[in-house]
Amino acid sequence: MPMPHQTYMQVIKRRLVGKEGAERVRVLRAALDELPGYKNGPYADLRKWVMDQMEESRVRARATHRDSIAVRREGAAQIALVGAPNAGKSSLLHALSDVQIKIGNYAFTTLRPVPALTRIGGVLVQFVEIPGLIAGASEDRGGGRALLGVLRGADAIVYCHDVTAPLDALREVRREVDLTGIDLPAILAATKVDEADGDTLARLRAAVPELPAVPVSVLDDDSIEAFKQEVWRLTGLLRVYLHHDGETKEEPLALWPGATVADVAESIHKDVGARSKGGRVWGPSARFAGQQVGRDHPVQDGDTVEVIA
Ligand SMILES: Nc1nc2c(ncn2[C@@H]2O[C@H](COP(=O)(O)OP(=O)(O)O)[C@@H](O)[C@H]2O)c(=O)[nH]1
Ligand SMILES: [Mg+2]
Repeated sequence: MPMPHQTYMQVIKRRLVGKEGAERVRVLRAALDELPGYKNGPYADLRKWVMDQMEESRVRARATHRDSIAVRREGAAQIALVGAPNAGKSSLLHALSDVQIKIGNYAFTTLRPVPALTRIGGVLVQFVEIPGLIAGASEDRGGGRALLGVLRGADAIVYCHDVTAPLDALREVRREVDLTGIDLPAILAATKVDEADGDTLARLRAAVPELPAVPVSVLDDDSIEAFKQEVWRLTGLLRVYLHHDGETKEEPLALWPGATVADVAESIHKDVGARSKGGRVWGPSARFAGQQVGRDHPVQDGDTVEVIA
């Protein structure tokens, strides 16, 4: 008596996790050989499903070879979302932006890095989902090398881990990233917290104390907002508001840590940067509102600056 067909489908799906291209086709062909050869009924349907999967894998393999996977940089910083299949990366990307992203309950819905722009405190930040990094990715499994190449170009990493999933899923992904020698500032998005109790999150935090964990649920807007603030901190960028002609511009500049009033002036125009003697400052770096400072005065996140040329 063969295995019930539903069980069989799950077995095949499980075997397919992490398999791409030729390897995926091989698994499917082997499954086809094992299936009872009924001409109709649920087993015939299952057979058809396997064949469709094979065709899709072949098309996909061709597509991955043809298309470059480079991601055009946009915004003030590029943040990579990294994690095992089904960790909730696409859902998080979707919650952060307006782009339409395929979300599915199966592995490898996303095949290529998917960028999306988000405004954090008025500054555009680019998130890039790095799909399905799996064990062996650093040796190019699942097209891993190209994906890790995209990751290398990012400014920071958000590891995504489903709080209800075994910790090994996160460990494997981190190992592949480490093996590639990529060492970027990182935090951990503990995803799907709506499905877990407080203990689960506490256990995750205890297991990976070196990665600050931010609980997120795409069902909870406040968690997404708090997550954005953590990401902002992660970028290390400084928001500086320009004050000019008695008005403060609504959109802040984004500057790298260590930026000075001279850099603020320079961002207005090169000539202004060269000419500027200093400025007036309001906010965190000012000892009092409107303090007059020299051009070498370091600005801080949230400052308002009036450049004196
Ligand atoms: N309950 C709940 N489910 C989620 C959440 N985020 C993602 N999921 C589900 O988890 C599955 C995998 O999500 P997806 O974003 O495609 O994961 P990816 O493979 O990492 O891109 C989907 O069925 C999502 O609906 C969440 O915050 N809460
Ligand atoms: Mg995805």
